[in-house]
Amino acid sequence: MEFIDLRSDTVTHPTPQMREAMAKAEVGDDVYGEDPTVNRLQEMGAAMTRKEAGLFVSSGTMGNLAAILAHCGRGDEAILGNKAHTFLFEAGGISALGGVHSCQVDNQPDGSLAIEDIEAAIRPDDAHHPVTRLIALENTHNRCGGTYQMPEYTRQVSGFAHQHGLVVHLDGARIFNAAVAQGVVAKELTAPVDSVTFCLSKGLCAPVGSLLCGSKEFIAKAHHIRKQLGGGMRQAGILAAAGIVALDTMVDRLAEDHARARNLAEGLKQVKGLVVDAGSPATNMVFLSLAEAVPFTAEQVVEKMKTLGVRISAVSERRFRLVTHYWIEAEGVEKTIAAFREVLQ
Ligand code: TLP
Repeated sequence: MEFIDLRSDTVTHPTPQMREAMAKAEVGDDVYGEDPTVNRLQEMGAAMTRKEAGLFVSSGTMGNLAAILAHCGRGDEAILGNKAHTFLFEAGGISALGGVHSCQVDNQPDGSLAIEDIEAAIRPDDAHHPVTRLIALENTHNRCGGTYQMPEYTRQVSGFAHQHGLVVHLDGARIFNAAVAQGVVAKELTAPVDSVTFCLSKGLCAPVGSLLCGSKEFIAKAHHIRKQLGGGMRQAGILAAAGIVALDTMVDRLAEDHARARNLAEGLKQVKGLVVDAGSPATNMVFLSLAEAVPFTAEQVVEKMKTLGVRISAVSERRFRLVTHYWIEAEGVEKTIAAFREVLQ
């Protein structure tokens, strides 16, 4: 890659092994369910999340959207965190396309939703109110700092939801980061929920695609919705082949990205003018801010860093997010620390 690109793990290119698998992929028409490579990927995803079935979708956004539309009807309400990706960054798709009303409860600093807050948000059985149907969790939690929640928490929320006749959808875009960070298998984090989306094209480096997993009945509904959204793909095995390599080879190595993120944070703490968030990083995201005395905005720093060959994201006026991934090596971490030092000295 030309730049040290820490803007996101979505910038990752496919690995040479993925490109080879893509070139050789057996394909068929997936709208007819006849692409053997897509079918294999969907089975792998279902097994890894302990679900009956999987559905290959073009993006995490489409996975979350199809899931919420499959679970909820028009005018139903979904409980989301106020910092949830689905609430903040998915273009309001659940409302625009599904007529689903959302109710936001505060995310806790670790990205979880407090059970008391969820309970308080459930609507009474009254014609004035929408009907509460769904609780959405996010693990790892992007805007809460790449933080992760534990299997016990997921079991608690799902148990509570089911007692109240609600379903739980998990935005597990980076579920394997959450699993690797706490030394558990992803299944432990996904088995309790009704549906889960996870992404192949973030830290796992596949070029395109996510998987939505759940019961056979739920996936049949989501399949129909994917078609309505224009997301039925044809010889998608070319893409799925990279996803299979991603699941086979890229999960365990995420620990390396977390270690690099820790090194990056340690180095940045020594740079005058930067304040790294306490506890950051939990996984592969480092969040940091400009100290008060710094006379630049985050955007100005982003531009200056770019001229030094390092790309980073400003997430607010004085705050940044830096994300490590497969294509960031130790040298890239050093170069980033040196570039910040040069910009802020
Ligand atoms: N997140 C992107 C941006 O949209 C912010 C990023 O760079 O992190 N859930 C979560 C938790 C995500 O972080 C993302 C992407 C998605 C869903 C959506 O995935 P895509 O981009 O595949 O639609």
